[in-house]
Order: sequence, then C-alpha cells, then structure tokens
Amino acid sequence: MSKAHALRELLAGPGLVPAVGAHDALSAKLIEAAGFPVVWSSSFTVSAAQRAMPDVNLLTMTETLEAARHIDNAVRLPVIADCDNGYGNAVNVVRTVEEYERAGIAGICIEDNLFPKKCSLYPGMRRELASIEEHAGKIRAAKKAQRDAATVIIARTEALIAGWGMKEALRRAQAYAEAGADMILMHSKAPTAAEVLEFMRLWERPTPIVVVPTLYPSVTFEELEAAGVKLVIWANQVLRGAVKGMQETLATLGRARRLDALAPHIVALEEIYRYVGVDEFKRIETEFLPRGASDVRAVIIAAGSGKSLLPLTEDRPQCMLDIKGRTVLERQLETLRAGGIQEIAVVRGYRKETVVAPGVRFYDNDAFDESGELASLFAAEPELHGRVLFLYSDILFERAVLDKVLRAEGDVVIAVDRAWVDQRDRLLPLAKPVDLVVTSDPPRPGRRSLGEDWRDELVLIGQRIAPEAATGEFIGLAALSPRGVELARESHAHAVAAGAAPFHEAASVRYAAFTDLLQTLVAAGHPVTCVSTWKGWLEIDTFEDYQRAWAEIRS
Ligand code: SPV
Ligand code: MG
Repeated sequence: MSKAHALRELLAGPGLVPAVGAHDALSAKLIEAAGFPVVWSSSFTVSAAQRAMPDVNLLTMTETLEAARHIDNAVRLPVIADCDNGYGNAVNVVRTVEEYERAGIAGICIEDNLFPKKCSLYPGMRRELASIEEHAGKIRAAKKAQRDAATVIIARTEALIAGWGMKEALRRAQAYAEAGADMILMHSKAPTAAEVLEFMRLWERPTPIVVVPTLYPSVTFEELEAAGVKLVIWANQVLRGAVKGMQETLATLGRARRLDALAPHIVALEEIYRYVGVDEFKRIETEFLPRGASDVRAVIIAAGSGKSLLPLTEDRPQCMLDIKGRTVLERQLETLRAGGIQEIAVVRGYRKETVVAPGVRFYDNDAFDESGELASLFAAEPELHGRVLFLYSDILFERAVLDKVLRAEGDVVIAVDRAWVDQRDRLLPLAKPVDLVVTSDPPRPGRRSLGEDWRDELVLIGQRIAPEAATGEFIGLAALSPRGVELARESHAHAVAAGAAPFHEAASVRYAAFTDLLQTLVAAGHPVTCVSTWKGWLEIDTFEDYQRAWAEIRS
C-alpha cells in the first residue's frame, strides 16, 4: 500500500488526525517513535533548521523537495509536504506535484500566498494573495497532475491571515473545494480558536478541514474534533523544543565547562545510535563486507629468554631489541595495526618488566624457563575466542604476508616460506633449529601459479624433519578461526589431562611448541591450510639475524 493510500485510510477513519511538523530526518524519526501517525514537512521549520533562513520562499522547490525526501525516507509514516504556493503559477504546480509524488510524498499542500510568500505567522507584514481564479487553477492543475489517485491535495487559504474576513475565507474554501481539493487548510492568526470554530460552523461542504493552531495554542484536541476538523497540524513545536534544549545545553556547557554537567540535558549516545540504525549498519557490514581483520585478536608470544642472542638479550627479551629507533615489538604492532588488528595481547616472561607498549594487553608466563610456547599461548587464555592470530615475538613480516594469512579460508592457516627450499643447500647443516614443514601440494619448481586459491595442506611440521624432505619453513604466523581456536583448546585440554605423555616432538604438553599443536591437529584429521610466501619476513633469533635486520630495514 502506498503511503498516500495509508494517509487516505487514516483520514477516512473517524475523528481528528494529528500531524506533527518535522524539520529533518531525525526529527521525523522522533515523531514516528513517539507514536504520531502523520509527519508534516514544514517550510517554516525546514527553512529555519536547515538554512537558518526566514520562511519567505527563499528555498527553492528542489531544496524543500530534498528536505521532504529525507524526512519521508526516514519514516514509514505518510508525509504531507508543505509546498508553499507551488513555487510559481499552475505550470510550476504541475512539476511540484510530479516531483513530490515521485519522492513518495503522500499529501501536498498548496497555499494562496503570492510568490514570494511570507510566512503566515510573521506579524506586521503586507500580504498579497493570488486571485481566487488563479489559485483554483493551481488546484485543478495539481489534481490533474497527480499520478496516484490517492495523493491528498490540500488547498490552503490565507484569507483570514491576510485579514480579508470570513466571507472571503468561505468563498475561497468553496472555490478550492470545487476545483477538486481533497482538503482545505483554513489558517488563522486569531489569538483564540473562535475564528476557526466559526468557520467550521459555517462550512457546509463535505471537503474536510485542516487547521494549524500555532497562534491559538490553547485550543484542545477535543474542541477541534468536536467542531469537525479532520486534520490538525502541530507545525513547529518540535523545532522550538529542540532549540530550547540546545540553548539549555549550551548555557550549561558555558557555565560548567565539563561535559558530565550536561547529563540532565542530553540523551545518551546510544539513543542516537538507535535512531540512525547503527545496529543495522553493523549487520550489513558483517553480512556483506569482505572479512577484514577488525574481529581478529593477535596473541604475541614473547615469554622466552632469547639465549641465542646473548649478550644482547641480557637485560631484555628479543622483542625489545632496537632496530633503528624502534623495537621489534613496536614494529610488529605497527604492521598488525596497519592490517586492521586492534585487539593485541602480549605474553611476557623473561625480563617481563621491560616489555612495554601502548594499547596492548599483557599476560605473563612466569614459568617461561620450564615451559614451552603453548604454555605461553594458554597463559593468554582469556584471549582465546573468536578469530585469533598467533605470532612469534621475534619475527618481522610484510603487511602483505599478514593480509594473505587473514584472507585465507580454513580453521587453521599458517604462513609458510617457500624460499627456504632454494636456500636449503646453503644453510645445511642447519646452525639453528628451524620449523620445517612438509605440505600436500607444494609449489613445483618452474611452474607458474597465482597461488590465491590453490590449497596446500600441512602434512608434517617440526624441527626434526629431514631438511631434504621439507617443502618450506613455518614463519611463526598463524590464523585460527573460531572453530580453529576451539580445536586448539580441545587438543590442549586433552593433552593437559594426559599429563606427562609426549606431545608430538615435546616431552609433554608443558614444553610443547606451537608446531607440536599443529601436528597434533593434523594427526587428528583437522586440515591446516598453508599459505605461501616467498621471503617477505625476517626473524631475529641470532646475532646474524639481528645484523641482517639492521642492514635490510631502511627506517
Ligand atoms: C509551516 O509549518 O511551514 C506552515 C504552517 O506552513 S505556518 O508556519 O503556520 O505557516
Ligand atoms: Mg509553510
């Protein structure tokens, strides 16, 4: 059902119908929320609120149309638009009706003020009205122009406002009704309702009457209803209430100069969120936007003592080593935040008092000397829900590697450096333990691939794999989906319950590395997706690594 139909149905029912004036989309929403059935898009309040201008036809037809459109879009209620004098003659009225109807406006009001009109309320003004013939012609034009037969055309006369007397008011009302108006708006500036009530006594036609009691505010709803008025427009009180609220707020702010003093004068932020539909926005974002990183929490494992870097790590762990003015941790945080990750936790242990960084949560594994990475990860147990990014504290990586890991499908996704295969011969025999991997479908030498949707899964991971068999190196960066986190929790809990039993390469789960968890998941039949990178990362595990970092990092 069109809004015009809804308005007609409402007007066809018994009794007086109230319409409340809105000055913008938000005020229209408030009117709807308060339970009123019709919105009046007022030229007075739109001019005042949106342009701080007098209501004298300074706003063009398209400007008032735009305001009415915003008001209409914000509510399910039917909107009656105040179209002043139709912005010209009958030709302008035709376009006005076409445009307002197209915007979904249910009712259109056209008054017999000459262009440029002056607001009916302003005192001490010389007023000029269109001739009866001219305005009746506009009403005929409006009725002919409407496409939806339900659109309500209201003809408004300013005869009483202009001081032309009751007789003229009646003559005009009759002429406009004869021209086909669906309703007549009889405006009055008398200080009481007497004038309008007298008109109602004299009005014998079936065409229903609309009033705007701004200047005779003591009239009651019941009095108007008893007099047979069909529609009452409370045109500008919402704006005036808002202005009073703004003045009080500003006065309090000027006096107190602190925001909490405003509490009695302002609504909670949540109320604004509700009116503008923030929940709906969130729902759409979740449903349709590519999955970003804003729901990911990163857990950096920085508890270890970094013995391989002594004496550099005598007074601090690896992550607090400086590289050209910034610590490894600061550089990691910068990359994570650039990748959209806000929630970051760091697990400290060795020299924990030196591990500082703004905006992160800290957890401690004080038994860092007698436990492994997995124990550190579970020291940050409160973080282990939703999507989790796991990372070693001694690696630096390009944002592109992070993005790739976060984009990949899978409950457990790890970044694997394929360049390791090419470097292997130069590195043998291995001077330090390396997290080697064997994967199901590694990239073949000499074969080109875009790689994005190629699925390669983890077969083996650990430090005891024969280097010749390895197809890459785990760089220490892994993403777990909510289900992946659950799987990790279950596997860990199971191993903890088993106590001293070996946990893959570790003597027991207490000493286990993250790679032991990965292998345990694979062994239990849970796929671990391997995302390929060719370099694009550094680790700072030995003095040579540290020197290389200084050489390779430019700033
Ligand atoms: C309006 O609200 O713009 C009206 C009613 O037209 S009045 O201001 O009384 O003219
Ligand atoms: Mg107006």
